[in-house]
Amino acid sequence: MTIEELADRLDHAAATRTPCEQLGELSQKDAYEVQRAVVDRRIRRGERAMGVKLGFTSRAKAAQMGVSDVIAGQLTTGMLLGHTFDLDPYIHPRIEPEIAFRLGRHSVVEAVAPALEIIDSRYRDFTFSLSDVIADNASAAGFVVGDWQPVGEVNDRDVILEFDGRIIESGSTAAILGDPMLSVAAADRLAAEYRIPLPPGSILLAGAATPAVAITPGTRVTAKIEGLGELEVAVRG
Ligand code: OOG
Ligand code: MG
Repeated sequence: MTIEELADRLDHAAATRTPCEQLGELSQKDAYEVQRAVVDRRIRRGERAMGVKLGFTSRAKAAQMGVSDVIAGQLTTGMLLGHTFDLDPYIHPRIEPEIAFRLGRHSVVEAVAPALEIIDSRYRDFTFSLSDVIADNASAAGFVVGDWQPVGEVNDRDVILEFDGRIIESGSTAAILGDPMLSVAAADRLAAEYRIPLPPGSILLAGAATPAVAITPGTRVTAKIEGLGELEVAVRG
């Protein structure tokens, strides 16, 4: 199968909310080519690039999914969600707390915000190899960004994920590469290596510090990041 055919399979799965078979072993280079072709389809439909998300920057996430390398995916305008959204566009969505960075020239961090990410694997049973998940744009599906704040210390901060006011996951920002600020260099490296756009003004999601949790309609989800405040969203029932 060609890169374009593999991208069609993933695009079709997302569009029809029908999970697909894994792609089979690809080199990382080819997997990022499929990812580019998947994102191109969104751009051709009128979306714009908004930045990059990292995956598996924390051991908790890598262990949950059974993979090890840090990967990058691309964020587009069609993934940006408001504080209330529904789950109709997704196959088997999960949510996770994130730190968002806004990058300026030369990837200097200009502002920081608490964020929530919706991930939604296009593969059956949310099961994949590393190359599969790279091709599937790192399961990128949706994201919500809270209030932007001036850059301060973001390491060693408590991270809490709540459903309807109940703590469902907790961790520390130190789980993100040992210091979430290191995600900027990781994003620069992957963007350069795999020709992913990361212009000034891009948003970077540093990667979850906790495992992701399946979400269902009618849930109020809160991410609390010590020092950054909280972000609350309502998943429509
Ligand atoms: C891939 C996405 C991982 C993160 O924050 O580590 C990710 C997946 O788990 O399906 O977004
Ligand atoms: Mg994530």
